[in-house]
Amino acid sequence: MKTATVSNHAQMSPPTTNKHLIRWVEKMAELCQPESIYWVDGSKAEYDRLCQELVDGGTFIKLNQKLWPGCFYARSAPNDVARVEDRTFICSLSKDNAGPTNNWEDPFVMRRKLKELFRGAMRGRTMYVLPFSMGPVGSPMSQIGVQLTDSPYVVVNMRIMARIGKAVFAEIDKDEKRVVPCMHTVGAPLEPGQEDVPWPCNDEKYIVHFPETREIWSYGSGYGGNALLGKKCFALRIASNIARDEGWMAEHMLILGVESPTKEKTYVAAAFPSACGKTNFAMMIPPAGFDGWKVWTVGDDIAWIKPDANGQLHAINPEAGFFGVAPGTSPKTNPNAMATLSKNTIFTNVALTPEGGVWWEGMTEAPPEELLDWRGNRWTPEIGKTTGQPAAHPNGRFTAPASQCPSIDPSWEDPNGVPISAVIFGGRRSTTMPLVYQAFNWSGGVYMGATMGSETTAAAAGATGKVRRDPMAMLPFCGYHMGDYFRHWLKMQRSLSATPRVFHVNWFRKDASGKFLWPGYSDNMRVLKWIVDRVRGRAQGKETPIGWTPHFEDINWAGLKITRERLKELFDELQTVDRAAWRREVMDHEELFLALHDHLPPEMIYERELLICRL
Ligand code: SAT
Ligand code: MN
Repeated sequence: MKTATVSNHAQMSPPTTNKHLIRWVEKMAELCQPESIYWVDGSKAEYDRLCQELVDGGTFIKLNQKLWPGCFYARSAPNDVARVEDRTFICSLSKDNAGPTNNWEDPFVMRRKLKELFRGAMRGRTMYVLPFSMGPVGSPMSQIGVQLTDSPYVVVNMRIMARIGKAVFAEIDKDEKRVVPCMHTVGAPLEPGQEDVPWPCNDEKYIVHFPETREIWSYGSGYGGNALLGKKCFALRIASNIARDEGWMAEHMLILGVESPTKEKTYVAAAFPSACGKTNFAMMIPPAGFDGWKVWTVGDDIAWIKPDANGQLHAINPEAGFFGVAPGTSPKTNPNAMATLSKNTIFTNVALTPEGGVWWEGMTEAPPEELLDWRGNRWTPEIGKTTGQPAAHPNGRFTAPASQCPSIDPSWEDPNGVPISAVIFGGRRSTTMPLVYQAFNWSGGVYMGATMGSETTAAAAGATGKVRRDPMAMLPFCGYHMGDYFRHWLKMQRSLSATPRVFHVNWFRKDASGKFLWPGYSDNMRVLKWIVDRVRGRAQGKETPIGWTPHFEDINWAGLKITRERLKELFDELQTVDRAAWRREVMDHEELFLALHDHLPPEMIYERELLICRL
């Protein structure tokens, strides 16, 4: 049954004086025909009320509050579990501006289509007016959006992921700030008397961006990046367009700070594709042998990076929470994430324990004897074995406040951001890519990022495990032509007094028998320290055809219980630059470049030629 509590607020007057905003809300309400309009204030009381309504409506299950204080649990519909890249569109005026890596439709045609889809789409539901700031409210690096949505699940998730509510309305009213309008409906209107389902959505989905007018329209999904429009849609696809026009960068990157025993602090930003361990890397705890070293977390997914007046790059995390992949997260792999999600967290598509707790593959060594899986079916380790079905969906997620992270950086909300000294690229590669290497210079670094590849994961619908080129981990997120994006990266150098050093890492290289060569997780600190030492001009580099690599002696191996001889063997295997494999790799780069050729900056061709000469 649909509860009507929020409709009590239908008569509320808008908490903003911005006439454009009020008119737009009226116009959109006319189109979508919601039962009521609710202006979100962002308060804790409102959050609690909405969560209770979600519990009453069957979307949320309140977890055992002794075990999981302030936590809720949701199961999505089985046809709404990940971003839908084939339903994601960049509708620029010209097709050429979207480029071959984006889906495109004529904006006039698409608008007509969306009008049809949104007409009456919110019938029987409340339309929430959700103002949000990406970045700290009032920061010169922040941007504001207003999402109209008929999903209270989205509202409560957005309260964790962004700064929302009253303070944002005040910011909008200050100087009639331009806001990015974000339309969202789950596309499941309710006829009078029709009972709602726990996870309303539509088989048909459209995630649409209009880069010139800076608009987002999302139809049919209630999950993650499809529906929390501040995240990938705004902070990456629309923001990459704003950033290009204004001379900054909107990147799919985590931000972390490395503190040395002498309290020296070095911030780096790192781009890995979705579900390749960005959250784990951002929250890493250094291993034994690294006394006095600490990693501080600024962000785990998105970085907005701008040159300051002195030409030094500074970055903010535009988000306020973590929408992290649950499976694989454990006290061993990521204790900081486990602490972060221990309270006030929303879990989606993980498994439910009989005690009213959550579980997912990898959380504990042995699974509980009995669970309800992410679809709500009984699950036991036996059943799992026979059906091959995991208890938690591989893209099951936690939505947790960043402020609860034990390693959250003291400067994570600094309105001016943190200074960035290095950029790290990485992907999931079983072969070819060494553990770490450094680009010779900025344009070599841009080439390195541009040609990045990774084996696909469950974060996007579709097959997993295939190598696909994913430039700067932005393939699904760059809101314009990828060739122009490379040019923008190259051009950034001109506004910088010092470019960050650029590195490539690969935690996923396998040996001939298919076993991972590198333990990963906290041992990644060994690589990170070399990167910091390189940035600080302390560590030697060894010149190879692809870039600078560490000497064995340059890595701190302290605390490992393996003989030095064995370590050396392992290191050599990890760092192998197999020329034959690299020649194949370069052929693959060519394929990407062919697709982009009419917008490809010549520097990319030169870099490729240089690489071929060195190989
Ligand atoms: O669903 S999201 O796009 O927010 C998560 C991801 O793919 O990184
Ligand atoms: Mn991501």
